[in-house]
Amino acid sequence: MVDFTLTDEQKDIRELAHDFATKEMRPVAWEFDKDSTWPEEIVKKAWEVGLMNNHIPEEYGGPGLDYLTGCLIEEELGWGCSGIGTSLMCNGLATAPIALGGSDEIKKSYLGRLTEGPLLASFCLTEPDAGSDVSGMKTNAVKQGDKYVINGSKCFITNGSHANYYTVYAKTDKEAGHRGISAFVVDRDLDGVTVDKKEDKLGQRASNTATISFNDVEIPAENLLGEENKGFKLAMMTLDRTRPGVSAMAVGIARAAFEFASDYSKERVQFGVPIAMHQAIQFMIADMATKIEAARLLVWKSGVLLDQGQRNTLLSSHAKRFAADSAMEVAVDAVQVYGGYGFIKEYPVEKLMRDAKIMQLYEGTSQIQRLVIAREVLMPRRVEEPATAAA
Ligand code: COS
Repeated sequence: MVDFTLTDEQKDIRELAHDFATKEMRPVAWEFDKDSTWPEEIVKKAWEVGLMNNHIPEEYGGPGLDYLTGCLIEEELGWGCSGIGTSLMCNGLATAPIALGGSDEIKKSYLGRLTEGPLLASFCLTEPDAGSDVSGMKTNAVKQGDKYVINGSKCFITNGSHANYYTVYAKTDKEAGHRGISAFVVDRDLDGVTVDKKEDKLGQRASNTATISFNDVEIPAENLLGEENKGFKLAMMTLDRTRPGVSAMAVGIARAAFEFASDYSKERVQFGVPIAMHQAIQFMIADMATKIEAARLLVWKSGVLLDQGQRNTLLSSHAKRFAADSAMEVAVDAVQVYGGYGFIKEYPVEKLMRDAKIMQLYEGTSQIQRLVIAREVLMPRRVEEPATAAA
């Protein structure tokens, strides 16, 4: 049976997130965008009301929410401000590989500390010469006795300047391609960890994006996540788990753009009637509404599959590709509905258009999602994964 009814708990959490987005995010969103202000106080408030670390299991102090509920939260935060929302949700990327591959001790320490205080963690995969092509990374980790020594540089790291620790991917066998990558958890305050360049971005300007360098950083061998040389799969399994949420955030951006555009179309008068009376505008509004509804259905299905313990790689890429592209299209059309005013910073929609663009880029470009979809539908293959869905 397919039933789209949410539980009372899911409805309550969605309302909490919407209320938070309305009261804490919307009033500052455009100002934070203008000044590229990092939302420190909002992070603390979100942590206090329980809107962070959605999927950290209860045994490590987290709320252990299901993935569908996580998507409900992320849509509301994306509606409020996706730059601030990204700052709030990014812990999920760093913690999924720990939940999937960390020992009990590592989970207690690194998942636990995020639930004990409003701390942040970052996912360090991308490098200047290894973006979509993950296995082209150059960062390396060499085992020396009971330690690994890490060298390399990671770029485009969300919350990089503010993180307490990093989940870092590095080559442990340079000759083995994707089968020579391992994942580690690395404390920020270790010697040799430096936060370098902070990026000045087109959109999502309230989020922090930095380069992090590792120069002879020594970490205990037990900070290896999962098995040595199995880090690539851990990264892919992580993205399967985070793409539903980030896609939900794209739906939130699209919904915001749609609401602004449809309200404006009922107020703006041209040729003697509100522009909403013109079919040219109605068709744009109709297409926006359909895209939002369809994207949300893909998002929910990609989350529900995870909640059912099923592999969701295909649906996760369907959701990310469609929701990201739809957010961009809807935001561009919202600017069109506003006409020349849409291009002016005094009006709300140009920010949404700039914010939407990153959705087609981060956590795998829309082209990478198509590549995954094509492989999954043309050459489906069995992939071994741990049974746990709560990661
Ligand atoms: N879950 C588990 N295992 C997976 C998997 C998944 N979702 N996807 C791939 N794998 C496994 C494959 O089964 C294969 O296993 P074997 O070693 O047993 O053969 C291995 O991983 C390599 O897979 P593949 O051949 O598909 O690797 P490619 O190098 O061709 O890369 C893409 C695949 C392009 C999809 C991958 O590099 C990718 O997702 N890139 C985008 C990265 C990204 O999103 N970056 C954003 C940074 S985070 S903000």
